[in-house]
Amino acid sequence: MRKALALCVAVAVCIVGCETGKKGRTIGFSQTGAESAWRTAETISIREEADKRGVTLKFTDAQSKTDKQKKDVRTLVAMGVDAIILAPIVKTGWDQVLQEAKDAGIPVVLVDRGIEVKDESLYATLIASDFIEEGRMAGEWLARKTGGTCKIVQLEGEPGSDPAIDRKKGFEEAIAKHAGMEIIASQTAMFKRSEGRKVMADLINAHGKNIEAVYAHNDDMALGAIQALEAAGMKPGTDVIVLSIDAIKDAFQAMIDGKLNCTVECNPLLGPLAFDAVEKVLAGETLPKRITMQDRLFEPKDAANLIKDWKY
Ligand code: GYE
Repeated sequence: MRKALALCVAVAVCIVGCETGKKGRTIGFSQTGAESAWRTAETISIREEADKRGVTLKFTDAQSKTDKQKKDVRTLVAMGVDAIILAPIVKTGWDQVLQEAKDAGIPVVLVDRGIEVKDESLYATLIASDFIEEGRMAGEWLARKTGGTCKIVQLEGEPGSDPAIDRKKGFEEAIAKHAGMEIIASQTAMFKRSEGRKVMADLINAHGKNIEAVYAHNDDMALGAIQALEAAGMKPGTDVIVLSIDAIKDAFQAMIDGKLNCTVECNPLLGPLAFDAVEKVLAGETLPKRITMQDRLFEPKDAANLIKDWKY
């Protein structure tokens, strides 16, 4: 009897020990918030990939607040996670926080937005689109569409964020080649659909029919602007050209409905690449400082074919 009991205990210890030995990694994910459909798709991609790989994910939502995001990262460091995936709201102010992660031996993988730090060893890699290229593609498309003459309203993303800075830079560089293309107003709507509607309503009051095109740094703001244009009795997609970036499914629908004229792709499904990078870093591999996603430009003629299988 005593031998049987001892055997049971030994087996139990082994199972617990084995389970502990097989325990997956614990990875922190500091997300910006839930400001857009694109952001939600990215969060789902990271969560699904963590589940697929048996990773324990410690998720934090900064609610679009930079100070909270820094607190979130410090919380993940204090938890002693194996690595941190960070989607930084803004580009600057990360040196101290990421130094603390480095001092704790916790590698950081950046997804979807870059940062400016004095010491680039504070992060292992950045997986993101080329936002300057996205803005350039949008600007060149509009120049072709209008023959190089157009009065433009620009809806900007979150101030200080990598995509807002670079999508503005790329677009303005592209249209600067055409003397007849002029940005008559440029204002942030925080990448949010509701803000896009509110800000566009104000801009319509100020500029009315002088507005010939709206360039929004993301589809959510463009979709909000479309609502404001319709409320003002204007026809988005015909009286006013509307173009944006992200290529979310709702943007394809707006193109099918004739209300959006162009959207540039920015893939949010970064989960697989993010966890590949984390696994390589934890295995001691050195990664390229930047892994750039390739983006395409879509017009209404593309939307009908793509929308049915589009993943975000
Ligand atoms: O374009 C927008 C989201 O950082 C690329 O953030 C991302 C941007 C994206 O809110 O929809």
